[in-house]
Amino acid sequence: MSNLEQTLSIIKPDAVERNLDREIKEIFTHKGFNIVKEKKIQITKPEAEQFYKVHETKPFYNDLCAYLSSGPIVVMILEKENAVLANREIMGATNPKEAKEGTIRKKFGISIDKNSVHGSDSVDNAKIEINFFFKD
Ligand code: IDP
Ligand code: MG
Repeated sequence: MSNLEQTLSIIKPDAVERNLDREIKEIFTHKGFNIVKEKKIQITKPEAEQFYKVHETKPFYNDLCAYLSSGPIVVMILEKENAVLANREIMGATNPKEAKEGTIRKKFGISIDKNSVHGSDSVDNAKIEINFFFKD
């Protein structure tokens, strides 16, 4: 049965800064994702705090929000069959050191905080995150 989904992907500041956005987008399109919408933006720290609110009790929350708002990012709506899980698989583990060969974080991630990409972790969160960046 077909299960077309949308998920939110972010190319984080460490990757945009290294001009990796085109190469990362090509990885997604080669894997069969359709980039439905995309924009390059820089968000404020309060916006990052709102986006990462689920992590507000974590010790790394402040650094995480400072980091996501530290430079330009590329936000994208990706569409594909089972897009949420497919994106998580191609991203790789949160810590690039633990990410499998062939994943984006293995290839480009610098550290657990500078891990190059964000991806929604569930269909419900994908809807919330898409709406956060693409309200129109
Ligand atoms: P995810 O990005 O793989 O979904 P989450 O657990 O949702 O991982 O964490 C969100 C982001 O917070 C991660 O991508 C990473 O940048 C950062 N992060 C997660 N755990 C740590 C940590 O232990 N130290 C520093 N940063 C972390
Ligand atoms: Mg997450």
